[in-house]
Amino acid sequence: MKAAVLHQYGQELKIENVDLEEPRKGEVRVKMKAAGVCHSDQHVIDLTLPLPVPIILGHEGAGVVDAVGEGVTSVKVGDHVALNWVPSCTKCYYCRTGRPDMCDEAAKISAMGTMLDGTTRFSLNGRKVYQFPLTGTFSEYTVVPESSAIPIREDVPFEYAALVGCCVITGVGAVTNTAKVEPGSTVAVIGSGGVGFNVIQGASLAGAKQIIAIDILDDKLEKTKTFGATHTVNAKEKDPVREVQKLTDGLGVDYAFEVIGRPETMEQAYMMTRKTGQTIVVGVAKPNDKLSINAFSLPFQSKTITGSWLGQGNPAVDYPKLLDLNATGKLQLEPLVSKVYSLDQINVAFEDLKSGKNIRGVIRFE
Ligand code: COD
Ligand code: ZN
Repeated sequence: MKAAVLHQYGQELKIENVDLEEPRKGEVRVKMKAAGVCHSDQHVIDLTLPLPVPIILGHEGAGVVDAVGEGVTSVKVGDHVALNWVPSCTKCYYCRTGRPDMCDEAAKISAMGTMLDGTTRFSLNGRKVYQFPLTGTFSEYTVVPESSAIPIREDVPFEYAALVGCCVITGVGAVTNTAKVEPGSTVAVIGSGGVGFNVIQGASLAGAKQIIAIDILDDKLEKTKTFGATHTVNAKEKDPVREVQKLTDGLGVDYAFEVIGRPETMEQAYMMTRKTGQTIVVGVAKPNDKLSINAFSLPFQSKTITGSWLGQGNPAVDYPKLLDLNATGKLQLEPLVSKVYSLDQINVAFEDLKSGKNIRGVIRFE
């Protein structure tokens, strides 16, 4: 069975013939059909997200249930599923109080690259191979916990269904769940990548009257208009903070989203937020990065700065909802997929991600 394995940080992935154990109690084997290539996978390669190697990356994916372990009740063989990399333990404080995105157990396990019991199902020549937290979608088959296999409607092609598992729920949820953007608001989005495009279309869905897309690539900025951006700013050519002030009559925006993961763009987002507005940080910076905000101004400006993880969502509820929104034409998935690759072309897909060629590149399994 073929899978793309990262053996060393900073190196290319290698297509290997790996072994995969049968699903154990409460686990599900999925035959992968499509997997999105996200910047968070690149973050593992460049060690921004520290995970052990060798590892099978990929966390945005959809496929068909191929086998189920003992006690599995929510899916059966043949079901179409989209994968979830933040399963809920249902027992910790956050799961019990309606915030499964903050699950303590998932956070602990995520750093280990294993299944929930701390062991691995993949191996290569007898040596264990880790998987991107509870998913590992760059593989012809994967084994995941039951709560990571979310049943979905069957009329959506897999390459579009795959996207709900990361870029769509993370982006749209940041708008609807975290910020709770009000109709008629003003919004700025720094970073027009797979996730940023979904913040833009989420803001449009929420009825924002002004959506300012900021990026450093003109062709990306041009495409944001079809997702609802009303204005664009190329941050290489113009100071984004000054441009946003100009576009909002000197006020700043009600909501500014940072969707890259860099302290300097987070600071820009804070600066372009109006007094009493919200700055929402979606991007993850490096583990030791610090943010510098003028402390003197905090009470006078009374802005809120918050993080947003997994769009503060609940995959079991939100994936089906997002796919229904797509079916009724309210949410676009098709134009997010700008290129389809085979698993053998995985390193090309990462090169294209780094050079910003795609909104989303997707691996399609034959
Ligand atoms: N100013 C403006 N835009 C910039 C700048 C800059 N200085 N630098 C880069 N950009 C643009 C790039 O041109 C690109 O268009 C965009 O920023 C980034 O897009 P992608 O497609 O490379 O990245 P995404 O959308 O796949 O991922 C963005 C995340 C913020 C989600 C990711 O990087 C991250 O931080 N992931 C961890 C957070 C998370 O939620 N992880 C869970 C799974 S994704
Ligand atoms: Zn992702």
